[in-house]
Amino acid sequence: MRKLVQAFLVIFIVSLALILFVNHLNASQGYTGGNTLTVYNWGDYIDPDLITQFEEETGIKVIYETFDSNEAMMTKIQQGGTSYDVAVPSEYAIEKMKEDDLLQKIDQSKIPNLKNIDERFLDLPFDPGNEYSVPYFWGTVGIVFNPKLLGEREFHSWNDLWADDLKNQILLIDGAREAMGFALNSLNYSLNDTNVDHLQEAKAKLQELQPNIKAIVGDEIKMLIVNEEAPIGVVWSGDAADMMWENDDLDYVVPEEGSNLWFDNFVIPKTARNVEGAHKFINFMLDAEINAQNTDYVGYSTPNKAAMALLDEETIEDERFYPSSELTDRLEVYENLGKKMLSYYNDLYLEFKMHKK
Ligand code: N2P
Repeated sequence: MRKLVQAFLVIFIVSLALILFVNHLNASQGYTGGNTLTVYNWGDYIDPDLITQFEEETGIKVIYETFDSNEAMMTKIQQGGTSYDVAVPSEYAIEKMKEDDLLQKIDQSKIPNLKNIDERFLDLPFDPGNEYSVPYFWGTVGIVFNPKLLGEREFHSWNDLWADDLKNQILLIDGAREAMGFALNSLNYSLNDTNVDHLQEAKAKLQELQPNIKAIVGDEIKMLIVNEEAPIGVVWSGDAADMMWENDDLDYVVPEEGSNLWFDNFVIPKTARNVEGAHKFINFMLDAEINAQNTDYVGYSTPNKAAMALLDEETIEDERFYPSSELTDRLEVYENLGKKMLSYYNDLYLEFKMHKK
């Protein structure tokens, strides 16, 4: 009899543990039953009020997760643990995800607000006809700096970062393509260069920058520069715009050798469970007023011309953030360099990071 009770107890405990485990798995995969939408976006890249507004208007509950690099996002989507309904890769990542068969086609008839996007940002080489992607924000990579803390010094060239008197003054955003890209640009190479000698040279050049680098950081770079913990940062343009709102002394420049021009876009991964909701969310974010509110909040440059018409002139006339085609013509968009080359970029960047002081 005692044995029987013991056996029942064991079965009971094992079943309970199994139920708890399955529940935990479901929750971590973003599935809570009911009408949910799992969105995967860069950190600090949306006005949270708009998520609430979308939930109220549609009755869809948004599960929102963030990433801080295209590489991290692609790995997570490839692993397939979570079923994301909407993600926001940059152009070269979109090409790669298409190649890896990770994306599904967008049904443009469900995104009437696509008409709000400026034609300049449609039908770009990474996704002809916008079959798989819808523009979200765009921008550049450049140097944000605080002339007040630097004896009114200015920056024009990437090479200015290597000056001897800038020990411990620079913060870098944590991105393999960004770091390798500006090092390549500083050597007058393309940021899509695939010549191994050039890439080694760029890595060695980054290595020489170590004494001037205070830290390699994520989104906290904004707080650190605004609070004057460091006077110089290599950042994405919209983050610079956001910082300049908070600290009047800051300035932003795209160095003369050239830099990266990037485009971030909504996509719907193949594993999406709420494809209908994904289209609703994308269309919602493209509405003129909502897009203008979001643009004001995040500080990045919008490709939405209906939204631009609602923004302050001061914002859209600022050439640092809405560069003329003359400037953008000398910038380069990251290309999908193929699996092997992208891993090589990552490896070189990691080696550089590991030798950090
Ligand atoms: C926002 C990140 C912007 C991404 N924090 C640049 N592609």
